[in-house]
Amino acid sequence: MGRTLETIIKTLQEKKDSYTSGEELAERLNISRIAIWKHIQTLRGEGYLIESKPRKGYRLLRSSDLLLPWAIKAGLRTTLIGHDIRYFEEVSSTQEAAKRLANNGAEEGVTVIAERQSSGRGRMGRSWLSPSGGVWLSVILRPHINLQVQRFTLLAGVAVARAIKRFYGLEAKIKWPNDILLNGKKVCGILAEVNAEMDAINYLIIGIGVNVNVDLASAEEKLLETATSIKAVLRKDAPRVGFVQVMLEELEQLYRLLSVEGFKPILSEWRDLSEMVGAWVGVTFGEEEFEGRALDVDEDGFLIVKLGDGSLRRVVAGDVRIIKKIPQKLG
Ligand code: BT5
Repeated sequence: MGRTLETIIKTLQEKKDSYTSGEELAERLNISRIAIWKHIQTLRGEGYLIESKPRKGYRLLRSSDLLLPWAIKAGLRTTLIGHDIRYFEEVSSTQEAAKRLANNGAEEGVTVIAERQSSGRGRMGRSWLSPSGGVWLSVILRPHINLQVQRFTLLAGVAVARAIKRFYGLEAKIKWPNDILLNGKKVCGILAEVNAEMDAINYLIIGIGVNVNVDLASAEEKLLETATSIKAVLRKDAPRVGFVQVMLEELEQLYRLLSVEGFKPILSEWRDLSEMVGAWVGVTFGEEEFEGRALDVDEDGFLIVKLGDGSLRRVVAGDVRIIKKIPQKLG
């Protein structure tokens, strides 16, 4: 089914401004013209705007922007991630769906994508607003080496920042550990969760939520102040299918880099993208709160903060707020 739809769309895209007859499509796919017509109806139902003219045929006026697996897979330049996409119009959380799949033996690279999540999750039991228009996805990985999960959070952050730059031309910044910011507001959150035994990882699930065309006007006031979307920054609806392709490509490239060259080059890129290093920050970790200078992020992806009394704290989790940015790096 997916393949047939893909071929129809590809053919119409190639012809762009002219018409393709039902007969030509039918011959190409070796099915009847009635079957072609039914597929065209399906495509229309999925958001493709297709004109049909008697005696001339079909013409594609506008592509759909639903995150349909076959649309993403067409032209996806990865070998591992995103070749098996499980798609939901709505799901509780792509993270939960991916976990179920992984527990049932799903292979590395399997990706779960949803148009909406009814109970999207953040860290520490927090909720993640996930209406239509966003990109909500989870990727299953099965790394052979047992690394701190935090490293994968940082790796995913670099992948998203790269993708936002490459696809939308916007300079995203990363706030430790898992926020991607545009103009100082959160456009994306990352949640890496691991299922491991003693010294081996069974699977790792990287959840990524990007507010692409999310309308934040309906969100509660607090979120309105701290969150943004690609659409809000670009002041127009932004395509999502191409963005997902680019994001999966960057994720795969960095994942391979990690296994070949280790974490160092990723950490160094992360530092360049981060607004954190050198800044005066406030840290909240459970009941505890303290302020200090963020000196660096170490090899495990933990934040090193120098407190007022000169002592160093290694922050393994928690929330960090930038109180004052310092332009030059301190070390
Ligand atoms: C995160 O948690 O930032 C991780 C978010 C991960 C979401 C993805 S979507 C695909 C996959 N499936 C899931 O169920 N989750 C993952 P944290 O750092 O704890 O931030 C959560 C906080 O961000 C909330 O308490 C809100 O204040 C804020 N928030 C909620 N929804 C938001 C949104 N759409 N955009 C920006 N901020 C949001």
